[in-house]
Amino acid sequence: MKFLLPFITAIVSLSIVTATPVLWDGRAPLNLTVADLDSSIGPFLTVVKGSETASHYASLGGDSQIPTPLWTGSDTTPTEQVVSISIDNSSVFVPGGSQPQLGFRRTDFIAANNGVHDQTLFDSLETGVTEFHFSVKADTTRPLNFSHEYQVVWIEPNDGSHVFDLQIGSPFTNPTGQLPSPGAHDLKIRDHAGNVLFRTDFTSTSWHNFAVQVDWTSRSLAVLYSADNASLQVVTQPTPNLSATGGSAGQGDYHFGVLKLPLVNSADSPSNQNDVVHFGIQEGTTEALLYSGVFVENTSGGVSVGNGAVTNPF
Ligand SMILES: *[C@@H]1O[C@H](CO)[C@@H](O)[C@H](O)[C@H]1NC(C)=O
Ligand SMILES: *[C@@H]1O[C@H](CO)[C@@H](O)[C@H](O)[C@H]1NC(C)=O
Ligand SMILES: *[C@@H]1O[C@H](CO)[C@@H](O)[C@H](O)[C@H]1NC(C)=O
Ligand SMILES: *[C@@H]1O[C@H](CO)[C@@H](O)[C@H](O)[C@H]1NC(C)=O
Ligand SMILES: *[C@@H]1O[C@H](CO)[C@@H](O)[C@H](O)[C@H]1NC(C)=O
Ligand SMILES: CC(=O)N[C@H]1CO[C@H](CO)[C@@H](O)[C@@H]1O
Repeated sequence: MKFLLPFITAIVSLSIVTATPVLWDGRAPLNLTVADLDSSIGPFLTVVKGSETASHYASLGGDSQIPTPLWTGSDTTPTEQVVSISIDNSSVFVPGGSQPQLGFRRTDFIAANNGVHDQTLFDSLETGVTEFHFSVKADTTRPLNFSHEYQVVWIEPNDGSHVFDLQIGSPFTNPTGQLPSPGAHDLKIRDHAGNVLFRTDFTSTSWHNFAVQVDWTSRSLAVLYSADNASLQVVTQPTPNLSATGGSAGQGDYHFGVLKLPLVNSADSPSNQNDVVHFGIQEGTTEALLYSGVFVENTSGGVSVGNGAVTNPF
């Protein structure tokens, strides 16, 4: 009867653990408006973008777009709005007092509470073991260009590194390799050192649901994934991520959006050719990605896997 034990354990954890604390909820509430986006009211700080307003680059689906069905279960009434985030040729971010980021085109949403993203928020989201949930879907009317690299979800400490990220497209290389690169069409979860932990084809009609579990103390990552209404499944067991820095220096903003890297411009000097932030080729096309189901939870009570279930996956 030994084989029954894991099953019984799973049932027990399902019945005892009915809720797990949500530490920050980026599932855009139905009352969130585009005016709120422009003033960073609500869960998103929207200042990392080009010269236009946030609502030029982002829109909310109201009740006409269907978010990931993972968090509504059999009741298909949406409880959140789809967030559509786009870039165009004006999406050149100019950090305060610094050079325009002419190599990138980017629109980032950053986890915040009415614009506040401080150490208190980092300590809440990024200590112990926390779960970063997000779902992405293609915008088939404004597709990404798989010949470029995109970084679309990540946590960024002050050193500019990524604790983990979700990447799409052909990784930037100098010199430019085959385009699109093999696997360019995959969604890739990468660790701090840039190793791919999990990849799956970015089919355009599905919601792709992810949960990345970060153990901030032992510095490891685990990944859960599903498509559409299927409950999240473990796809990567906890894996060391020791190049990430421990403690507060390793904490940072939780970003999601569209960050498009350039291609090498052979007209630039050799050192500028590696400066993807400021140099390189961009076509200036309008492209977008859809988001829903973005939130962070404390895993002390288990991991929400969708359809009302909470499990202890490890
Ligand atoms: C939306 O409604 C909730 C609940 O009434 C409220 O707490 C929140 O402040 C509202 N959000 C916005 C952006 O108006
Ligand atoms: C895109 O923006 C860059 C930088 O501002 C500019 O040099 C370029 O001419 C623009 N391209 C198009 C197609 O508008
Ligand atoms: C998670 O919950 C546990 C148990 O309630 C608590 O001790 C811990 O501080 C929480 N962690 C975070 C990051 O909120
Ligand atoms: C996609 O990027 C490649 C490489 O820069 C470029 O040749 C191609 O024209 C781009 N496609 C579109 C639709 O902009
Ligand atoms: C997911 O959707 C399919 C098709 O609508 C349905 O048959 C299935 O029961 C759903 N699964 C869950 C877990 O809700
Ligand atoms: C999967 C994995 O182990 N990723 C990286 C985590 O950090 C260590 C230490 O730097 C790297 O060696 C691993 O490649």
